[in-house]
Amino acid sequence: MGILQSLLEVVLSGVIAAIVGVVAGKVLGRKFVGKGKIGVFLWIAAIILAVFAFFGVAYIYSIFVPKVVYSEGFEKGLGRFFEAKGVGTTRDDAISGDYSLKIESDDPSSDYYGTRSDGQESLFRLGYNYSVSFKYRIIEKAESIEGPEKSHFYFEVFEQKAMYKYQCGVDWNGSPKTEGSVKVHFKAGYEDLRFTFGLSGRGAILIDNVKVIEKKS
Ligand SMILES: [Ca+2]
Repeated sequence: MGILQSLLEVVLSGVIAAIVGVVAGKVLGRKFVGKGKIGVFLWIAAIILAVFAFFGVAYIYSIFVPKVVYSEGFEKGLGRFFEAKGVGTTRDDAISGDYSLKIESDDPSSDYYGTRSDGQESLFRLGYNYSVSFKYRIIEKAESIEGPEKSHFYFEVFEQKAMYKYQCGVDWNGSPKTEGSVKVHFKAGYEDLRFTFGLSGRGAILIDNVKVIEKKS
C-alpha cells in the first residue's frame, strides 16, 4: 500500500503540474509577450517551474504532514492478521463499532498467544517515523503458573525477514474491565517490520481502533 500510494501521489503531482504549467504558460505567453519566440520560451519555463513547484510541495507535504497508513477496527475480520488459535473477532461488548479483536488463552503455562501477520507487504518504510495507537479492554487478567510478573499482554514491533529483531513494544496487565489507550512512537530501523498483539499466560483482552501514522521526519 505504501509504495502504491507514493506512486499515485507522484503521478498525480505530475498530472496536476502539467495542467497548471500549460494554463500558466498560455496566460503568461499571451498577456505579457504575445505569441513570439519569447512567449514560447516563457511557456516552457512556466511548465518546468510548475513541475518543480508541485514536486516540491509534494515533498514538503510528505515530510511535515503525517499520513495514516493503516486503520483497523476489525469490523470485517482480522485485517492484516492470520486466523490463529485464541485469536478472533467478537461482538461481545466491543470497544467501538460492532466488533473488536479478541485474544484469549486458557493455558497458564503458554508463553505466547497472539496475532500473526499475514503475507502482505510491510506497512513500514526504513528510516521513516511512525506512531501506532490502539485501545484495549482487559477481559481476564493475564496470569501464569510461573507467577504474575511473568504474565502480561503485549504489543510488539519486530522485523521478520532475518532474525526477528525487536524494534519496540509495550507490556501491560491489569484487572478485568481495565480500559486504556496505547501509543508507541518509533523510527523504523529495519526492513519488513511487523506488529503483533498477544498475551503470555492465561487471560483475555479486546483490541480495537488500531491506527498507524507515518511521518518522514
Ligand atoms: Ca471495532
